Amino acid sequence: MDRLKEAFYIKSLELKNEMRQVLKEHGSRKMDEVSLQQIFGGMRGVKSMIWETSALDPVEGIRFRGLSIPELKDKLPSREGDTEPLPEGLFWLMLIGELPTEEDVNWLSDDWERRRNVPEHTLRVIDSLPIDTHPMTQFITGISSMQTNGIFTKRYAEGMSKSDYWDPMYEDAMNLIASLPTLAAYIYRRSYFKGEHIAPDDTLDWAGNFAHMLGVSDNPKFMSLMRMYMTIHADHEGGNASAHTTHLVGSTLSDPYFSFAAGMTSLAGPLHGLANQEVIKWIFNMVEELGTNEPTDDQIRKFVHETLGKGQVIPGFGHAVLRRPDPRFIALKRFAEENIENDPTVNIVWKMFEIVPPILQGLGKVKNPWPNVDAHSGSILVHYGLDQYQYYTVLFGVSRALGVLASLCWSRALGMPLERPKSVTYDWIKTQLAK
Ligand code: CMX
Repeated sequence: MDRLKEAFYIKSLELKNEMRQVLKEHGSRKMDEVSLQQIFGGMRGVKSMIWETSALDPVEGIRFRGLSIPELKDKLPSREGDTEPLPEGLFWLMLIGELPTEEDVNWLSDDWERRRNVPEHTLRVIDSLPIDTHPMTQFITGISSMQTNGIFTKRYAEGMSKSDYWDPMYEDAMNLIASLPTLAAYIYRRSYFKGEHIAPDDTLDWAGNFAHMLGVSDNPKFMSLMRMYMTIHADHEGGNASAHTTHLVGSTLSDPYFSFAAGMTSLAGPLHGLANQEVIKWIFNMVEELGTNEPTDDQIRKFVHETLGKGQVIPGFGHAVLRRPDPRFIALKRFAEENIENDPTVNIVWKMFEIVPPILQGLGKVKNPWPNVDAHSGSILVHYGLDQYQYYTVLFGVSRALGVLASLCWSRALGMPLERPKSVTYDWIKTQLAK
């Protein structure tokens, strides 16, 4: 058994036993109440799931196993010559709750390198799709087609004890995470570079090699950006749509390929992960309409009002949980301030940071007028030459795999049951109200 798997097994056994005891003693204790507003309002804030890898506070933002984004930058190992943390380190932290050493992350980079191949038939399935197929469609199709390699499903069909579920779940999760950069880079080169693919570089880490295979920029800062991008998008507690979908589908004992593909269909919605493409599309439309990439504050303000007037949302602003500027937005802003000088798209994002919140506040209904992660990510990608914005959600998806698949391992190791909340009819509500 490999070192990470063994550590995970030991930790999960301990926690499983502890949780069983707690449930036995306190199982009937009320932890929360549900309001009518929550039943109608997309279950905001309803506590209904255990998610160990990260927790989200409305004001402080995301913490991964207790660590904020700046703390991750300080505490996780980075590659020599770079200051951004390696996503391998975050996965290690999320999976076993311990900070990895440099040796640990090197081991994990090598392990994922060994596991990274995408089956030949997956490449053929992708090649059979029309060339202008949205990259998220290609990504989801590719992930589903790799399910043929799934170990969990095979072991289940052979007859596997419940207590062993965690083992093939771990193997599938690791294989899937390892292969996602290969799959995603294949889609990018196929869609935008006439299928001129770039061979992997075995000397690089998981995210560095991904940046290399994308072939966007020779600038080492792009590699650094990818390491940071893959870290900050990895997890956002369990209630967000992509995480929750992965969790829900996984609870039926669908394997990680099916569960993650389902999670990616959630990420592909414009109110969730697709917002990163929508932000750049919105900015490019404005620039084209105005005929300048240096719009004045008044011009941006007018464009915002026009968008709202058409009954549309301002992409990249607002959040279902956060009530302050997203720390992931702040991390990207810090990266841009340190590495990018006077870029027109980045400048527009910074102007929007000033202009949009008061306008949204003025609507009187938006609970969080501040920017989220998607408001900033695309502008930095454009700066380094990755301006094919339809691809952005795939980048988000590769990163999101780290959190949701680590959590899926936990769900199976802890023996989490089939998820099955209760729905009610409107008549039932009226009857309750009349009582
Ligand atoms: N622009 C305009 N109106 C907005 C808005 C925005 N950016 N954000 C919220 N609102 C509106 C809502 O549409 C809603 O209007 P109605 O009552 O008319 O339906 C009202 O304000 C209240 O919404 P809320 O409670 O503040 O926000 P929700 O929890 O319902 O929704 C979110 C959250 C993210 C879907 C919403 O803020 C939004 O649509 N933002 C733009 C899309 C976006 O950036 N999504 C990415 C989120 C991060 C991620 O998952 O990647």
